[in-house]
Amino acid sequence: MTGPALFSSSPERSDRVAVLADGASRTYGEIDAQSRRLAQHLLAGAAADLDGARVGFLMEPGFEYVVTQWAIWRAGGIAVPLCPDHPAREIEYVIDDADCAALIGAGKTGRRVEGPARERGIPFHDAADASAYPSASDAAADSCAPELGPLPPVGADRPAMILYTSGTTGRPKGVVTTHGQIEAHIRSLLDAWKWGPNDRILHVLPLHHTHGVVNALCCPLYAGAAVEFGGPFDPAGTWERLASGDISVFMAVPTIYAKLLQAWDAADRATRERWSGGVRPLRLMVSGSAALPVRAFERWDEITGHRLLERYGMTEIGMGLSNPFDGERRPGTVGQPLPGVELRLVRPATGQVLAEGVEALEPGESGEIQVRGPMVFSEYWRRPAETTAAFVDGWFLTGDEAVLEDGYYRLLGRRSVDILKSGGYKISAVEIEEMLRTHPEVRDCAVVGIPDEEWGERIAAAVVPDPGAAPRPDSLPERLDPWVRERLARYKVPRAWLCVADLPRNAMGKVRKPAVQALFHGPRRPS
Ligand code: MLC
Ligand code: AMP
Repeated sequence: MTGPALFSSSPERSDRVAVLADGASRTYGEIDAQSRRLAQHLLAGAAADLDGARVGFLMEPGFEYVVTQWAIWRAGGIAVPLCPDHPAREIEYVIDDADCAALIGAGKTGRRVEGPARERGIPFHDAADASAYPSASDAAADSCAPELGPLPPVGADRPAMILYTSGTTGRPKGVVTTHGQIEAHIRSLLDAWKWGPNDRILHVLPLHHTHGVVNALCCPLYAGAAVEFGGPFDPAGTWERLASGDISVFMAVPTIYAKLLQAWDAADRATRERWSGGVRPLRLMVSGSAALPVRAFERWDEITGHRLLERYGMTEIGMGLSNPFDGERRPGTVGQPLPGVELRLVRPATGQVLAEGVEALEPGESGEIQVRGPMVFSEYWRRPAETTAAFVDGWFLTGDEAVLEDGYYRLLGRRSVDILKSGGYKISAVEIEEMLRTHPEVRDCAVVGIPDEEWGERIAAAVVPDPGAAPRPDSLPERLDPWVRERLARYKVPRAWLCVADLPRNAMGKVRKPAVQALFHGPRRPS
């Protein structure tokens, strides 16, 4: 066997469809062959094993993404997915922080990393050309072909992937997971949600986060199922595919369900009936990454007959808690620990354990969720101090508050006000503040999340203009919006702005974030 089960060849499934995208379908056999060719190309002329070198890759969701991910793994590298929606500054931050040794792109999107590769003196490979790369057997027949060797063995304890996640301080940090940890995450969900080879998932999530990469892509591929990429999320198009009769599984963040509900409300009666009836036969519909409002759970049930399965996860732990596949799915809760996950609630001030698994030791008392298990990540990439601070006695400190009620966990929110969730994306208020403070017209600022039915939270920024440098402070937000968009991912751009003379502070001079949030609910709330 050349590697973990996800990408080891299996002749029995080689003719089965693995990926559907852009009107074409590709089999497991094709992914297998192409990823071997690309892996051999990545190794050609250099080492027998990439030996943990980081390889960044940028492409739209589709066949090439899977080929590239498997090729990096087969060659012994660490896969670092880059986000097509990100501006150059964010992409280059990840390339540099991960210290990528090579970059792979496909199509127009992928060519965006050709320049960065050149500037850094590292190779750029075009994944769309993988079919043109000679395989080992071609090379044997053609003496002009580059020398191609066998692929290295890849053990479960080797690092496989780095996903970037926002923290309470500054810029995103890389979460390193090994092949064994990813496999444990996958197997837990296969078991809990009963994935099978006849499933087909409609995939609409970004592929640089664990929800889109592991839950919605690696799980079905591990099970021998099919993944249909839906292209950029479009509510009406998603309804049409969900109602087509081809799809058995769907996974999304609450904002996507909110947008689907809005599209249903706006549709005519015949369309509504077709959509509702067409969705009913699906086997499983999951919501996660942010809190699903109870109202959305109920409306979805009313119009489709599906009680959405809500679960809780985190980049660092994979998936931790889930409502049951077969039993009662309770709105407003995230269920119980998934198979293989050890989970407890702890009172942060004293370290007292309040609940363990499904047993409440101090009923009704809320605490921090801590997690242990084979799916928990290894380290923050090149941040040993932050890694050490994230664990106590082998338990990962999630920073999420919860309570165990009648055997089901209910989340109460994050312990830090500086971590926001908007559209299912985790966002650091501090990162946005640090960026804004580098603008010449900004003297100070505070970024907060404002509760929002559709987005979970909307990002809001209160800005203190620099009186000397900002001659027209009232129009400052109009200048800041495009300036931020050039520098930060779209989902980190503040959607509400306020110019203030000073920020509310406590006696120690620290900004009072709840008071900043209150500013946005007052009479001066911007449109
Ligand atoms: C966009 N808009 C927003 C917004 N983002 N408004 C408020 N808040 C935001 N955050 C508005 C703007 O007006 C924007 O236009 C318009 O919506 C369309 O923006 P968009 O970016 O094109 O939206 P859309 O493509 O529809 O994206 C919405 C989405 C996307 C929900 C499909 O956000 C998404 O894919 N989210 C998934 C994130 C995810 O996978 N998270 C998992 C992390 S892992 P304009 O022009 O003004 O910009 C994890 C662990 C776990 O959390 O448990 O799973
Ligand atoms: P990320 O770092 O992007 O992996 O985001 C993980 C965070 O998303 C968790 O720490 C939670 O705060 C939040 N989260 C995930 N699932 C849920 C859920 N079902 N309900 C509420 N919050 C959630």
